Amino acid sequence: MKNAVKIISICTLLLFGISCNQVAPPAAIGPLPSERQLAWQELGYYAFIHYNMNTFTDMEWGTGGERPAQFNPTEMDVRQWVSVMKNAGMKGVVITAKHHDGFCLWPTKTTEHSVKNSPWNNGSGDVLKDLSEACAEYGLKFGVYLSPWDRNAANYGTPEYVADFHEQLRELLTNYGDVFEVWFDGANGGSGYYGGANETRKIDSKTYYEWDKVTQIVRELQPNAVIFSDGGPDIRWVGTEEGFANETNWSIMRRDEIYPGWPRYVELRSGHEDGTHWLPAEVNTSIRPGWYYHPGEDHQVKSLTRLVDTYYESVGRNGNFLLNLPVDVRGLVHENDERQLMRLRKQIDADFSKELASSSEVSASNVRGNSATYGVQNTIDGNSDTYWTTDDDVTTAAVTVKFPQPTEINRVVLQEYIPLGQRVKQFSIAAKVEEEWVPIDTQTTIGYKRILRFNTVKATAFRLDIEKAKGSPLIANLELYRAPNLLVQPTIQRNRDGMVQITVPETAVVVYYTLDGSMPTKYSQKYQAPFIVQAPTNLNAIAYDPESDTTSEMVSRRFDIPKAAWKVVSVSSGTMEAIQNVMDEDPNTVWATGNKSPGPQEISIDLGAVHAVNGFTYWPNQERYPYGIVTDYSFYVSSNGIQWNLVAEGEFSNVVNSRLEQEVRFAETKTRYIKLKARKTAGEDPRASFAEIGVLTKG
Ligand code: FUL
Repeated sequence: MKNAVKIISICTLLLFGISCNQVAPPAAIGPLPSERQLAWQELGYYAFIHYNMNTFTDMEWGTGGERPAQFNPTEMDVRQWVSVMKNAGMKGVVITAKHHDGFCLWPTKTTEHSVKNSPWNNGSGDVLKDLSEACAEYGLKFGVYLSPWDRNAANYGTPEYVADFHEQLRELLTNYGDVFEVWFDGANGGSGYYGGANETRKIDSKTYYEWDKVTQIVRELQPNAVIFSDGGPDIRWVGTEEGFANETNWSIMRRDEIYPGWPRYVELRSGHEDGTHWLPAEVNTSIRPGWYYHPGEDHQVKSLTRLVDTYYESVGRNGNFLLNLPVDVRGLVHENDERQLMRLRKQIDADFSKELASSSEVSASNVRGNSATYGVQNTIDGNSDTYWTTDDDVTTAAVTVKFPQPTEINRVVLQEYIPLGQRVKQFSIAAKVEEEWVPIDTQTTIGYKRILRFNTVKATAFRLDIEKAKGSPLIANLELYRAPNLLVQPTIQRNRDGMVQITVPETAVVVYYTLDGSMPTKYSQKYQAPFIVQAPTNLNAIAYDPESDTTSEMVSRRFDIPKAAWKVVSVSSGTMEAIQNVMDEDPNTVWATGNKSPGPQEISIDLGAVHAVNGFTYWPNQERYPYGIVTDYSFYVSSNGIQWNLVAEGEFSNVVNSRLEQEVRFAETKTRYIKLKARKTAGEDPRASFAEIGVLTKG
């Protein structure tokens, strides 16, 4: 989509039998994208890298009081990062050159707080040089995140700091080749080290950094780079870090209302229909809970289902997808993250492997001036520089795709020709099934790209109805696909009553399971509805896709006695509010003791009946900022809840870094009451936290 007002004058008279007169294109409906915004929009999917001082301090926001010596990767290999990104189908990378703690990944002249004073490469290392060179080698775009807030700089808050900040930007945009994106964070001002002052400093985020000057520097040194911030000026934050844009997503906004840290940020998810500037959304989210690497999150890399959803809810909702990879302490993209990235790539490639509209017959209810230049064929020619449009007074129109034979479809990709403005306000899609038009969906905006997922229909025709638009609709692409079923491991949940539910994201996929520890196959018990598991049981399950005759990897869960009759009888401190969280069979909910009481914290539970117990389990806190993780425990049993016998005592080794379920066995003993004492917890927080407590009665 290069020349906004280019008159397409290819004469296709012979091909389509339509007249070949020169008909003027529709007038633009502003605001319009710039060339740099158009080029950026085509990238679609690219990587964010959070790698910096926080990687080595296991923090999300360093205070600024760290020492350069702490930055010391052992196996740093930026070519590994870039090759992972390339294989994942990503088109570029934005790296945290400087985060809020102020440490610079390049040997800047503006501060001593940089790699030049780190042991890594004996102080002669430059992460940005290495990364930009690797990007050039692999054909990826290179971008930089530069935090305006600097908790290390002694002069933060003064005009001198702003001069340093501008100089840092100049260095980044001068020394590392082409930069496609410059990323400015909204987090600004507050407490910090500030050269040892250790105080809180407030600045006015609208004026302090002299944003006009910042924009000038970027334009002067990297005229093709887009500038990201809450409000652009080129691309906007999407108003959430959860990884989605709203279904209604305008690429335009009343930009002058927005500034870094804008409190009405929720509006960024949808844009403004009456926007004054082109300001498309970038959807940034991390592949793990944190932006930075924490070994305790190695088991929390997002599931394939979640990543696929994020793809559809960013790229498929008129946004670009910036997926963060927290490079680890070694200086590598972690194996678990790489595995999920490759799964996502494979699934997206499979979803869009065979386009079905281009080999079909298309027709439209209206074609502008009846001219082939704007003919409906342009929607299926695979060229996003050509488009179908209507006469000026027509804002309601339909495109119909007629298949040569009944064809299964479940995805549609739609693209407006945005150089002339985003226009569509409402549209519907329908499929013709056995001579009947069946409505599939009604939606609002399209924009640069909209992808809809729907249940597979076997259709003889497909119809797009543009129902409301700001002017003649301009549709550059209409693509149809039949994506395979998403086949992932089933999710197993059990409630306190012992009721087990097994779910998969696709209705066409079935689940088979066994309860005797054996490997399930498609001939095992088929899951139909939730069922009760009362006694200790090993449940194994697979998902099976009948269409492709393939199965997922197996998932296993071990269940012990249900917790329906359990009651917490005493806690050392804290309130009983949310106490159910320790026995609701959901490790994602947590209960914690109070924070005032000194000494070890403990919790006692009545099992409701006597059981022969030979072990216990403990799930540590799974929250993003976990606290109160028990590292040293004592476990007691009792027949009356008064006299207690110590049956196990020890340490949960590595529980902070690997927050998985802990299992402790001891000699079998008959008991009705149990008590878990936290002899020691990790960190300074005096609370002890319990996400789930269980007992083992078998094996
Ligand atoms: C936020 C920052 O405060 C986080 O640390 C992270 O860099 C994220 C991408 O943006 O505003």
